[in-house]
Amino acid sequence: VKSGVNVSQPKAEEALPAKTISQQTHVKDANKKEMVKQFSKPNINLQAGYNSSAVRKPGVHKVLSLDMTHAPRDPNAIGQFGLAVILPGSKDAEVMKRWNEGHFNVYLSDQIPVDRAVPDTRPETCAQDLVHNSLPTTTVIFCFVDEVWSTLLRSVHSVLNRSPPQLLMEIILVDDASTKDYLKEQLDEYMSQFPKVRIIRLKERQGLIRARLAGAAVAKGEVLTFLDSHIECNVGWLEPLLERIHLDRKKVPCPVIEVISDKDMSYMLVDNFQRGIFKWPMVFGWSPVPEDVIKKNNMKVTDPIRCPVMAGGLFSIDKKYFFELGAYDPGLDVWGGENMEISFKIWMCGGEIEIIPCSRVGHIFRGQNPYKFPKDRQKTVERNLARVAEIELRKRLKCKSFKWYLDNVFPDMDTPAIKAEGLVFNRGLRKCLALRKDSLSFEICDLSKQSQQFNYTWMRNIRHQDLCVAAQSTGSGFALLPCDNTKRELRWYYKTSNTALTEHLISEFVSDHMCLEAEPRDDSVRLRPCQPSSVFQKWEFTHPYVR
Ligand code: LR7
Ligand code: MN
Repeated sequence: VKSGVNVSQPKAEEALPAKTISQQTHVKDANKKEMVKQFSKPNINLQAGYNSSAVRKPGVHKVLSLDMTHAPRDPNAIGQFGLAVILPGSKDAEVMKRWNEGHFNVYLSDQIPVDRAVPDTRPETCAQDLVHNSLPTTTVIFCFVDEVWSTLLRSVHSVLNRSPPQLLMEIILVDDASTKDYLKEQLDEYMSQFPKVRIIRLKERQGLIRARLAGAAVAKGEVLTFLDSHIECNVGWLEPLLERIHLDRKKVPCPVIEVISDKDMSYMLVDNFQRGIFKWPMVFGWSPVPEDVIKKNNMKVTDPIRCPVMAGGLFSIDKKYFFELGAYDPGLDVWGGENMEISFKIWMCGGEIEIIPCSRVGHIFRGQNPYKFPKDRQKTVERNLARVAEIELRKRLKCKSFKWYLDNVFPDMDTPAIKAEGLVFNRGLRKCLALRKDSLSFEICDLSKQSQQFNYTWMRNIRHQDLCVAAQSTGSGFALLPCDNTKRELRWYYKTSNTALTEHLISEFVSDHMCLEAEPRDDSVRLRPCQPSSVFQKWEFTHPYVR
């Protein structure tokens, strides 16, 4: 039996109090490690909650500072108040056994109440902030595939318990073709206690992007709020998000994403003034708002923080605006890239992405995705990013260009849009690619020769000045054409090793079984079926930029 609200919790004595916080070795971004701080004692106050009968006056009202979870059902349960739990060493085997179900401490999660209290980590004045009484309603959309029972329930309970009922239209759970039995009838039965919760089941695995679109298509709320399925919403998380959209429907507010430890399940406060950025090739990360910007704008810790890009999983958006932007590209598969796509579109089309410090949601950061990618993971994500890099939508909507975005929204981004550069060495020939009389040939490698200098760009072009290597379905199979980011025949895939690009250069255009090959007889270049063992198909760039 999986734990649920009515299942008795293990006694507190079973858990030892945590002395030190365990290091977040699995948090994706190195910056995030430094952001994580231990939150010591929760501020417990037992007054009002959303279940209270407090009458709201018309006009503006205060964001509630308290909710029922500050008077928790079982104050002695482990993990209560978001505190770390160190299990006795004798449980190690059980912890390890269940780790891969979610790539976090599933064994421990199953013993923590699904409606536990978490520390109110908001800056002090947030509870005094006023919001309008006429805020839009929202549909909360959780997509999941094989999510762990206890974390899925905890996510749902945190929304039910900490959202004003009049603002929460419904919660839609989109089951992306999960295989686990407990997510079928058992989940239906459990959720049937909550009239606001609807479950949509996809017949085939669609990936999180199309799963979100399926949820959005049937949502009844005026605002869509997307959340990952292993989160805990903090006190007063919803009103400040809806308030921003109420002020301007093109604002896209995100909560501060706090860290729920994958090891001890503690809820950890993160540093103020962090914003979402990206580095080429579109790798998301966090970066502190520069000190001079904080000073110049006289920024308070509660002020919204404008972000070039969002993390992706947690945000609210006006439903009509979401569809005006063209929603997500439905061709994006499984995971990745959609946060870049929506971010660029929002900024280029007159909107703004903001992190709202008074809205806070914890998320379990995991070392790996616990689910399978139907195709190769790296290829899937890179393919998604390449699609995003070519969004054409702005033309239709008369939005601004990507260049405008880089110049205005993210001017301090300085990394080049290049993945590798220098000489292109062929393993079999042991010579380097060279441009000779408008065609490609090979020469003895020489770093000083301009004719041997190539770039491998973010758009996967193999570029020499303004000319790019193109795949052709006829003749030798290749040509040199003027570079053009929109042409698929100019695009070549490779796989990286740690230090060099030693893999095949695969044409995306002709077929994904065709590789660039050196012909030893006359030192020419051609397109041939890929053969893993052929050294004439192995290429190395002398200066790869390794992520
Ligand atoms: O095929 C899938 N189908 C799904 O329904 C794959 C995933 N999913 C679900 C999954 O169960 C989960 O609820 O989609 C959600 C997100 O997947 P995660 O938790 O594996 O993603 P993540 O937290 O590693 O990654 C972040 O980047 C993703 C890129 O596509 C999404 O935008 C995630 O929502 C996003 N998560 C966050 O922004 C939380 C903070 C992470 C940071 C920084
Ligand atoms: Mn996640």
